[in-house]
Amino acid sequence: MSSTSQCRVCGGTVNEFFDFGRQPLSDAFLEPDVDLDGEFFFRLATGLCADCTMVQLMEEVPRDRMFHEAYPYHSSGSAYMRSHFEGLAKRLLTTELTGDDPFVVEVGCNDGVMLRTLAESGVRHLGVEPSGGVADVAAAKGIRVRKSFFEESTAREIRAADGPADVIYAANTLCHIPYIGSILTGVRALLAPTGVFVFEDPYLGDIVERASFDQIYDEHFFFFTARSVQQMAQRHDLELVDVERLPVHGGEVRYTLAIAGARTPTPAVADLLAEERARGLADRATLDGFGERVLRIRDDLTALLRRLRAEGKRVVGYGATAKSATVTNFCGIGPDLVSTVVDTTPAKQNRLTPGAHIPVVDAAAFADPYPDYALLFAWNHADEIQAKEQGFRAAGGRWIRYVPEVRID
Ligand code: DWN
Ligand code: SAH
Ligand code: ZN
Repeated sequence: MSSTSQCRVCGGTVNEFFDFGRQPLSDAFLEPDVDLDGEFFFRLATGLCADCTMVQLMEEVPRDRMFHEAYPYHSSGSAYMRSHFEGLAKRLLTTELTGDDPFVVEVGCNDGVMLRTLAESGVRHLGVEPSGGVADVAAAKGIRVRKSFFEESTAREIRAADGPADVIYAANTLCHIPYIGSILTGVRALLAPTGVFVFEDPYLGDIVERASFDQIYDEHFFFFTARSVQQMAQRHDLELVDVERLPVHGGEVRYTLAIAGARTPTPAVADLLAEERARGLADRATLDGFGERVLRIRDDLTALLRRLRAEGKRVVGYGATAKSATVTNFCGIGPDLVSTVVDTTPAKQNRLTPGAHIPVVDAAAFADPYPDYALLFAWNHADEIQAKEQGFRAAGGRWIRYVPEVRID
């Protein structure tokens, strides 16, 4: 059923454009025999704000249900992501952090994948991370971490204790926060006059282009564009001064905000805005076209998996990603079609995937005798994974991909 909600950025009317139906928490891996009763579900649906064009979820999941002591995602699990964040940290050291005693705050530092490089360089820093388990891992690396949710009150306390921040940084975190007004008010209060707020998140333009519908799950509340971010910034006396497209996680944009009037926007901002206009990224027809492709992928993927089952083939999933919760639950893929999912994360192993209840096993189990097919849930890490799993192809195994369309590699 199509509905409306109130925009979390501007208060305008959000019109629903796609409904994924009943979905579980994407990172709530279940202990067999313990957690199966009372599993939490909510309605996952996306809408477009008629006023500010922000694409967002129609329903919010309470933050403590998602981000807590046992949050299982460890950012350092990918070598490629480690080098991505090290590169960004090194760049900040030679650009924004060259003054006398600079101070940097990271919102959602997770296990310290980015801050580790800055901590090792002796830069004054603070990571703000509500998920206790991963925050402890960061602290063990010598990183200064505050275990709490970042919001306006947190920002004001940090400002009072540590002074203004030259850089506030957030990767794959701002899009997770429905109470984004509180965040931006806090950022405005915490930033030094010449400071920057840099954040990177999955880009709606890439999600639409690749039909990567699995970027849509409980934790991802907002789907940004240059246009929606620019308008959001203006509401908080901030200004979008730079954008940079990134290849990670299937296509992201790194946005830089400064205090309004403090910096001249780079030409990249106007270029991306023009591209978004030309593509009709804020048009309902574009988003409806995305929805049609999603239905097509669902039908093609389930038809393929049923055919392989009928042929007696063994199919396993590769990577117990948060994204895969949307794929399995929306497409109705359970252990009958995909027998297990392999993953390197200890906190996910020997548990069941949310909703679909497929057993997760150690990635070490992905070895001779290999399955016939591997459904690549961690498609954003395809190069890294396929490079280390060359034995699978050599043994005759085939990879199944589902974005931008279902295909066998
Ligand atoms: O936004 C978010 C991103 C940054 O991370 C969070 N909301 C949650 C999480 O999303 P995800 O779980 O979809 O992220 P990834 O990075 O696609 O997850 C990859 C998964 O695959 C991890 O569980 C680790 C696993 N993995 C593996 O088993 N072998 C990953 C690699 C690279 C490997 O070689
Ligand atoms: N920056 C990392 C982690 C992304 S996962 C990376 O790019 O890989 C999202 C993280 O945001 C989780 O660790 C979660 O605990 C954290 N988070 C969620 N809400 C937050 C908030 N209000 N303040 C700070 N961190 C938050
Ligand atoms: Zn709005």
